Amino acid sequence: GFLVNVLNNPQFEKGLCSTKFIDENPELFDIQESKDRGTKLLQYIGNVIVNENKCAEKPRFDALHEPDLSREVPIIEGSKAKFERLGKKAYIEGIANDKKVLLTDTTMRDAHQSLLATRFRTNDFLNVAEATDKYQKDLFSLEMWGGATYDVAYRFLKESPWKRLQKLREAIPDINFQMLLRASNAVGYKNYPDNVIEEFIKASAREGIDVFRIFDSLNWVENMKPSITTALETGKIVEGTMCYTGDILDKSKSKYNLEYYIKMAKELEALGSDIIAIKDMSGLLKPYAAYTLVKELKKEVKAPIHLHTHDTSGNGVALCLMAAEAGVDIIDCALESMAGLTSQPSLNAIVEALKHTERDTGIDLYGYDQLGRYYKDLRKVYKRFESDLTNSCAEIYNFEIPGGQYTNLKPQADSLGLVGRFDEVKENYKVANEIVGDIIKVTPSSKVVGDLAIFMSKNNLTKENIYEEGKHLAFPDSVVDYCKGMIGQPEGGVPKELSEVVLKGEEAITVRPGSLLPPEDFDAIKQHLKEKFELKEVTDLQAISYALYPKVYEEYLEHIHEYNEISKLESDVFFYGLNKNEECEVEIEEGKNLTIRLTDIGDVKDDGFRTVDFELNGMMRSVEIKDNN
Ligand code: 3PY
Ligand code: ZN
Repeated sequence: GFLVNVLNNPQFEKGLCSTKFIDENPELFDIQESKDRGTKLLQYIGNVIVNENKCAEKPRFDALHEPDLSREVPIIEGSKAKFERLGKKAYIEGIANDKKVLLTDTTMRDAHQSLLATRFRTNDFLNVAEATDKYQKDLFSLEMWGGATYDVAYRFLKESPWKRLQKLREAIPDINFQMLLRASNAVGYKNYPDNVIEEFIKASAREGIDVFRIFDSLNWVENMKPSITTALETGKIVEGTMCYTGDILDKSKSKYNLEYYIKMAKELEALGSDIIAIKDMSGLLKPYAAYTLVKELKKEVKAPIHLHTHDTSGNGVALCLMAAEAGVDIIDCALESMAGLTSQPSLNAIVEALKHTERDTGIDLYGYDQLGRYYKDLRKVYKRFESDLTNSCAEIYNFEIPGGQYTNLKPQADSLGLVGRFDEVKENYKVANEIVGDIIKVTPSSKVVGDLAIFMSKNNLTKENIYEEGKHLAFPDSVVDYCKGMIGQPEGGVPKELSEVVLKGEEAITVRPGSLLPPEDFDAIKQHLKEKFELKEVTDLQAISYALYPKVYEEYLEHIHEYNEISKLESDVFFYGLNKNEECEVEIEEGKNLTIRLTDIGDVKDDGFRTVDFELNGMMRSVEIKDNN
């Protein structure tokens, strides 16, 4: 039972039992635990071999490059240490006065979110945490949490995003950690009650986040207020964020013009934002527009400017250089093996381009190269998640589709029966954007436009006939929610003609959705999880995860129940299993390793099961795996 597990846990014996004990040791919730951990691991690996990899030969991967840690580097103060020593005010003023361009490395968040469907696992980061802390001290921050990583960790990786934060925090103590927060949508796809947002932000700050980048998917500042206020209360750094769309240099596009962004930046600064971020999530900011935008913002606001873009068009480095020229303070980029295309522009290229100029970053690329080589090897393990985009696409300026969505939209359209009609879907994306009122397109508002585009293609709708034909059709949920005001208010409001045909008489709201949602009852959640999963204790972090993603979180707990912790498996084993006679080592507790070797995969039997034979620490062990193929 639970007690026996606790008593046998070496951490408990060593007296290291803290309040985080349960969070770090979810296997302990498992009071029904009967099978031992080794057997559960074999069950997991057996299932991957049979049902994920379909008993096929696993691809061969070379050993991952191990970053050289021996290089002597100048002793510099890490950004987190500096932030804590100086205090926020002086630290931020220092950034504004620094001639150097500071950098954020997005490799641990947006880069793999954009290139590999957010699949990087915590263990892969922990492998290079020491090198990261040693060699990346001169970064402003590591963007390593938030956005889609939270959901994907539970849903697909079956690991806890909180543990990722805790473990990386412990292993990388010197560099600021940055997260992407979708304001009232937190790290989800819908508006949550205010108390969920508050508890989530406070917990994130407690567990190690230093910089909160906060954006609203419609640039509706009203919807950003609660999260900005709460994040400021934690004492951490708040980046009030403007999502960029359109083209400020194109005078025929008057909605999202320079004045619009200056006004928004001033509003965000007035709310107390320490830094103003430009979030160019679709890579629409062109180099000369970047120059103008940054130049004007530097005149109008005191807060440092942090630029985020995607390299989809191929203009990424160029626009970063123009922004540097105009005085931008911080730029997001990714290690070169994880940069380019729908990801951020290359850190290495930007560092080299700025060398021997006034804005020289001062960065020595040696350690960055070491890390880059590791990620280059690692990326091969994640090959199945790569999109088929092989070249940059300046057509993105025309369609305004965010990087992640750009690579997702085609498979989404294909799966909905629109194979071979992707060009039409893209055209419809543009039309759908006009129909919904030319909105900011980023998670989750981009889904509204994407869903509408696919809906139009499926039902042969056009800008001309949609208001008539649509009367007899049920629109996608995301479009209905948008028209109801449930994701907030777009600039200029929802077009009346659209809301009439979509809502069919239903009322829309114009206030902040969070102000209407009843507060979440965290005690009730804890009670529910305790009963359903027979848990002794439910932590605040667990309750928050349930509040954000009830179904996904429950499925995660069920997975833990069935297979135990699998986060320590190397990723090639996690995704592909083992080949016959291949061996892997798994650390199940500090200092306690299991050696697992696959010896045989049996044929499917009458009952649909296969016997999979292993050696576990040299002893024969077999597991029965249901073949679902
Ligand atoms: C996210 O919200 O996850 C994004 O990266 C949006 O650009
Ligand atoms: Zn991004």
